[in-house]
Amino acid sequence: IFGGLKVPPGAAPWQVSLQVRAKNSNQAFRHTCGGVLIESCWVLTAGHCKEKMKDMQVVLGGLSLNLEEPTEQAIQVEEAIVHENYRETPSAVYNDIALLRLKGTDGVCAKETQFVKTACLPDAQLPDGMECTISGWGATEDSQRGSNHLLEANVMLISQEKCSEPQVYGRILDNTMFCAGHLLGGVDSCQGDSGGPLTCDQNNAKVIYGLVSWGDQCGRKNKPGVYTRVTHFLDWIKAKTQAAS
Ligand code: 4AZ
Repeated sequence: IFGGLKVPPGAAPWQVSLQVRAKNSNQAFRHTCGGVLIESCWVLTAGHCKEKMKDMQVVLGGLSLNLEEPTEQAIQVEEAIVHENYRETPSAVYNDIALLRLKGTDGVCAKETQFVKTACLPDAQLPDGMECTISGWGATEDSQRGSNHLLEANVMLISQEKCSEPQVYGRILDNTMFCAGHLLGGVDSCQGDSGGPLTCDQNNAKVIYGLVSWGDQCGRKNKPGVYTRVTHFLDWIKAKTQAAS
């Protein structure tokens, strides 16, 4: 996150750190992507986090990547479901969404606490210009390697028309994605934040409106972050989470 501040305990209880077992040590897990807890046994993330989905765990309820906190829950990933129409081009990523089914018993995987809670899904589109929140452990203006502490920042929803202007992203956007950020630059998501949440207020609750997906680098003028449009995938999410259990 560029231009972010530390997330206070319990303020982003749906935030997930997706971790893969590091190649050289046969013990340690390394953060690779963000994700969002939407049900006790289901995490939503970006499709482009998929290469990393073998031998994965998710960590919930933690703020620091380098400390083991008593509030943390580490859970193995049972199955990864990447969208059938996931597609990458050199300039954009389409249908950038995946579901992770967690290991558990009797439909209980993550246990709800003050620090671990599910996020609601949105039920309608939100207005352009609305202020929403992004969070993650990704690269910052000071560190390409990312932040040890979970960071958050406020960004504004940018209209598809504005974001498709030639000096922004031109004609490569489609309705599986939207832009959010600040066209002057400075505040943005970045590498390592991918798959993590963009949450907005809807019906007096926080809803998971977007997933960090891509962008032309980070924090640059006229190059806002691009987010997976979760409202476009509500039927897909329902179908996948109800079919497998
Ligand atoms: C990335 O490389 C990435 N500024 C994620 C988000 C953004 C750019 C790049 C948005 O995963």
